[in-house]
Amino acid sequence: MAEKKEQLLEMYKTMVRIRTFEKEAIDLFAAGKFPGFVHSYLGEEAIATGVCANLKDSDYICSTHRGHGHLIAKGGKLDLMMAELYGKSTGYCKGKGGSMHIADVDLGILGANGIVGAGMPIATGAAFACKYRKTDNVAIAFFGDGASDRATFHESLNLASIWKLPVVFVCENNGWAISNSQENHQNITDVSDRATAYGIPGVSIDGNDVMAISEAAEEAIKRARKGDGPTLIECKTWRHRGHFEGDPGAYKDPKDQEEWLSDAKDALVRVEKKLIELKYANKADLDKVKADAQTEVDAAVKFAEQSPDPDPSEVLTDVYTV
Ligand SMILES: Cc1ncc(C[n+]2csc(CCOP(=O)(O)OP(=O)(O)O)c2C)c(N)n1
Repeated sequence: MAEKKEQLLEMYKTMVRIRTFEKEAIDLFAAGKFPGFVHSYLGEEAIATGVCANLKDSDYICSTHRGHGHLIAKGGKLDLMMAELYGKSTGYCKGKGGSMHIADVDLGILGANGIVGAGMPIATGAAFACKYRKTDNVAIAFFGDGASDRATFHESLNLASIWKLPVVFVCENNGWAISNSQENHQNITDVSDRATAYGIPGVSIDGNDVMAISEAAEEAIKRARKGDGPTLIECKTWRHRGHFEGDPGAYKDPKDQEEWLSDAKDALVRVEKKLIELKYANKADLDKVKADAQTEVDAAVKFAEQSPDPDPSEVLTDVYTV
């Protein structure tokens, strides 16, 4: 019981930190404070949180273009992330990567990735390394419904299956690949059905229910650590924003948008309700979590704004390797 309380509170904190970071990033981007792109993770916080709550530092994740939430949930540092968005020399990639290339190898974060579906073979390779080195570490590949149409998805699932690699494929099915609805780009309702073709377990779950995600991830990760091979977990969710900041999302039905953003469906509000209902926290406790997250994000923004730009003489440093 105490363990469950602590776990739920911890996951709530992570979700709040993600939401606060993302809201701030959106506002800063709209104000022209930094260049590049922002693909917001707002609405999908429960997935990264529920999965990463079951990982060790030595486990690996491969993220996507919508990656801030994955990085935060795996322990990524907000100040270094924000500085990277700003293109500053103190950022994770010394300002050369931006939002879609943040990595922290020491934390097992093998990178966000601007190439749709590129994380799956990388996670499969990392899982091969875990097995080859005889560790009990696992790798997680996060990807969208759109990415599940790519050859990289099919090749990765097949190879991971026949080699029984310790990898968990986590599909964040938000119903859209840019403006292309899932019905428009695939002839199935559940991406998890595709697991059958590769002889591995596949489940579809509520992607806005952090406990359900954590439980499904726990089972899949245990299976992977034991040497029983990969699992495909499909989390059904919704992105609150457009595909990227600047996309008004006019292709969405306003009724769907309203429903998914309602208190009944919003992942964060649902955890708050649960915490109150179970008497694990009161409103003041929740407010404190939010205030702490805002303080942390404000400090990250200050750090980014006060950091120097990269020196032009370093433009090729760390870019090529021989
Ligand atoms: C290989 C490749 N093809 C196309 C694109 C352009 N693109 C960027 S995001 C995106 C849609 C991705 O949809 P999904 O995988 O469902 O992820 P979501 O954006 O919904 O999180 C596309 C087609 C790309 N970046 N890489």
